[in-house]
Amino acid sequence: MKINPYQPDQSGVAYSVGTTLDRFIKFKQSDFPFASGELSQLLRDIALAAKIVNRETNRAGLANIGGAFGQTNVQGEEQQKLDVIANIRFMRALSKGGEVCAIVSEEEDAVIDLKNKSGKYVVAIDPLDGSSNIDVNISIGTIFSIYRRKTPLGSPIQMEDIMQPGSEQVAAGYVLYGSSTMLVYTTGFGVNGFTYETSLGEFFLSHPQIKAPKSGKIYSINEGLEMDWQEGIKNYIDECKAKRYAARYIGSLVADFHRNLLKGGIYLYPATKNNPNGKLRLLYEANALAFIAEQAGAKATDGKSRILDIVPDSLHQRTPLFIGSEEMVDQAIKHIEKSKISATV
Ligand code: AHM
Ligand code: MG
Repeated sequence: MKINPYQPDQSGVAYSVGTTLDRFIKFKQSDFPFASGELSQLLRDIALAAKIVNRETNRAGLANIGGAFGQTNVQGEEQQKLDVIANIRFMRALSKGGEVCAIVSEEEDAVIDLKNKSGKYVVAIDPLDGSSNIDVNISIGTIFSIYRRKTPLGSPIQMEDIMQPGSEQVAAGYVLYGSSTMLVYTTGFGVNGFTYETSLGEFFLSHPQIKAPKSGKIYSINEGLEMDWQEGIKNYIDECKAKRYAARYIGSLVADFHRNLLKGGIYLYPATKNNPNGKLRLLYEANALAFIAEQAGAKATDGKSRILDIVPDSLHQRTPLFIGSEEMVDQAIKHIEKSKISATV
């Protein structure tokens, strides 16, 4: 069905531009037969925390809250003050609503068991991604995945509730704190984007039913690491250059992904010498964006498997990530496979 963004769908308002996020979530609840409204409430909780983090990021320079906090997180990286603040805000929002039983966060070394017997959902979150960009006023983002717990309600949380492949996500999204703030999410029925209107304090539907272009002319990769790339990646990037594609790399995954999703492009973070398994985290970064990509008709792989099929074996597991327009990802994979074959003959 072709959706005219300016016309309401049968439900009355769901796809009309200008619909508030709250109203949209309420209308879309009917996508889930027998839904009790908990997932809807959880999405609202996340949106509220996003508004608070948005306020903090806007004040970052003014309030002297940017910059390093003097601690390192579990990945050995320096935490920024805003990472800490965003983590606290999201933890609070997720633990107060009553829908969540456990949280895993890029900023926490262990699972946070909320001991909430009635919480159906597990959330994996990167509260503030691209945090090295905070101090220099460049876009940053929040990334989240929501899973239904596997073990029965009321029983203690088990690792099987947490270590689910991305294909089990019931919802995923990101918040982009950019030139405007956007929340983009999916519950498996397409992808919709909402823009924050600061004076009203509301997210409004601005990008209904996002569809990624099948191909594009943008490639995003940290070219400073070229000497570490495997042959196939080098060949693919050479091809992008030969075709005069544009190199665009912000160094904030959400921002690079969002641009490529709308305009057509590919983001690549391959294995490197320092990060032999890639840099990005499967649970907090790759899974959510892979779910969104697929829902928008794009693609995500680690070079061997579909990201959503990878069964995690550790919380902070890293993965190579090739994500974006379908034909571009396919072409990158072709180069990777070709170089592997020629290496064996
Ligand atoms: P972070 O979670 O510590 O913020 O790191 C993730 C970020 C991504 O947003 C970005 O795409 C990538 O790291 C950039 O890495 P690099 O500086 O190695 O190119
Ligand atoms: Mg991150």
